[in-house]
Amino acid sequence: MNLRVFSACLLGGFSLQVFAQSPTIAIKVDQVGYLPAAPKLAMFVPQAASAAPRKAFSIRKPEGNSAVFSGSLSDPVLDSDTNDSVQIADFSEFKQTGNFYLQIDGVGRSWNFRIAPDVFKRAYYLTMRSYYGQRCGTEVNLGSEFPGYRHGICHVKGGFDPSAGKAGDHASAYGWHDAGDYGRYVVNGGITTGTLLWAWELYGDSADKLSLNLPESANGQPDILNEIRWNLEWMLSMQDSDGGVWHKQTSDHFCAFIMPDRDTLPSVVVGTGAAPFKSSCATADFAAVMAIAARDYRRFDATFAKRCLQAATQAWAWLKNNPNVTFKNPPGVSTGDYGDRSCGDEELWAAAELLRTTKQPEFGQYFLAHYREYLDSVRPVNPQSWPMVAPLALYTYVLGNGGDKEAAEAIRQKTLAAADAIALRTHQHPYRISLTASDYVWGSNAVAANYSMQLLIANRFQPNTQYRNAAMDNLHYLLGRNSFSLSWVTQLGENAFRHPHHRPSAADGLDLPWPGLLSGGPNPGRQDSVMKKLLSPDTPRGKMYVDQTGAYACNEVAINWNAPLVFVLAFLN
Ligand code: G3I
Ligand code: 9MR
Ligand code: ZN
Repeated sequence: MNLRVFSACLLGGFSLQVFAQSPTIAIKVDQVGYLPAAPKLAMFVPQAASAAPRKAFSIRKPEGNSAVFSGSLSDPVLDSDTNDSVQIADFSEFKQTGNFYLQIDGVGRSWNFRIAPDVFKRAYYLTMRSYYGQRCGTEVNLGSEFPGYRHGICHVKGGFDPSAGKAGDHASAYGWHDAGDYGRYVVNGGITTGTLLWAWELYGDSADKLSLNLPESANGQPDILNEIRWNLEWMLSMQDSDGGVWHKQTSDHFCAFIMPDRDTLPSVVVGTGAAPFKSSCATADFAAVMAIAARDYRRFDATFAKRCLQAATQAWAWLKNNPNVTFKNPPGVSTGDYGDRSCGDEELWAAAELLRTTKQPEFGQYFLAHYREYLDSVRPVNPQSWPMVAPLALYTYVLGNGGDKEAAEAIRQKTLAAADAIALRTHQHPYRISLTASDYVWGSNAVAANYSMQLLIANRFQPNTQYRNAAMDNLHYLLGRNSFSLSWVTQLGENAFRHPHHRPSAADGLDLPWPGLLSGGPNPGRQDSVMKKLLSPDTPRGKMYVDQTGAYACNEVAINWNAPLVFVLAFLN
């Protein structure tokens, strides 16, 4: 039953009962909404296996419930990721702006959604501003818009772990808490910061105009750059005087579920435990990011830009002598590893970004000597991710007009062929998502977002409606058009998930979690005990998700997962 007594009001002594339907998870819409001119699809999945398919749907206005559009549902198709029998409601022809819901008679109604040219503006604001909420080394206060979402200064008690090869004090400020934990990791901070800087480079015109309501908002610089700089400053503090960059700064174990300012475990710089103590993947990611920052901040703060470039070239020099120092947790340290067997892809990214910024032949030579080893990293599966950044290296070579025609052409071709395949596959998926069976990993929602980013890079090389539509399809999935009818971004959409594995959200005593955070998403790995307890091993991969605080393998949030989402939203604005 989807009927509930909505309200009762007294009219001249008579009690008038107004019945309204409550939304059903059987109908799946993007709870944020759709652009007026874009395709608009919703999904319907009968909830009981015996329930019959339906034939028709209508689009209605929440005020007055009048129908403004009606259409037919497609025949059901079985989705092998979820075992859902999916029917599609296509209302692309409906182009009015406003608030609406979708109704299927005898079934119920969807959550509300909006159609408008600026429909994704707030989504961009919340997801990008979430980085402010993750700030470390400072107090944070989300302000009157989110009363009570605040914490005092955190993690300024630093130092070095014995594995870092150094002793004494270490300035511990800046940076973003990685995820639901309070660690700061260069590898993960690297791809995150790189992705966000790229969002600025590609779509800065729109991002520039949007205030994020930050402490720095009045300084005349774009807020997206203001926020990114918070992490750049921390990354700079992780570079040793020899140019190498330590892997991470965390406590030696994860703290309890307490607010950041209550966490008194020292936040120490962690190294590899043996000379040279710094790791190559971290140093190379650092070099890439600092090279990007050098060109992006030049216009606004030439001194800072110079500092970034110098840091990048020093890191590059260190890499020449230490190309493959990998990292794994030293004894006594149990926080996140972000370990990676090979740093060649990170080094290629560093070379490509340094070339794009400086045009110096040395970087071009390195790139041309190595890019062929990574050409196949641009493919229809496995988009860029923290352990594999080679696609970013290849894309930036083309975006920055890297000199070699043959290399640029090979990259372009790979990129377009991959995007063609992804767009086609997305169009054929019953839920219209790019994910393949093997993409359901820890952080699968970010894989979906990274496919969208990959498609949008391809769209930059050669504008293509199919690429853009497929990129939006993954977004719709994340914002509610999925098996759970959940928006996987906190406080966004009427039925957003509520229990992220996120220490501030769990410890602050407030009802709703901190806003703008993307959940990791379905993960058949079930690496935490909550998932193991609540989900049987034969649950379909796309259903391997529970909205539970303890379920870190499917419901944590992370800065590198939010970043490709911000990228897509920056494009749509
Ligand atoms: O490297 C193998 C690869 O060879 C294999 O093909 C693939 C198949 O599943 O697995 C790969 O390893 C995976 C690894 O990520 C690299 O992608 C592991 O299975 C997978 O368990 C691992 O998950 C990572 C997780 O930490 C556990 O280490 C996530 O990517 C990563 O996002 C997550 O990061 C954590 C930090 O450690 C701590 N802070 C929170 C953050 C988010 O949960
Ligand atoms: O909170 C931690 C989360 O950020 C990590 O992704 C996860 C996997 O490394 O570990 C979480 O911490 C848990 C720890 O691993 C085991 N004891 C319980 C901790 C909190 O649930
Ligand atoms: Zn902190």
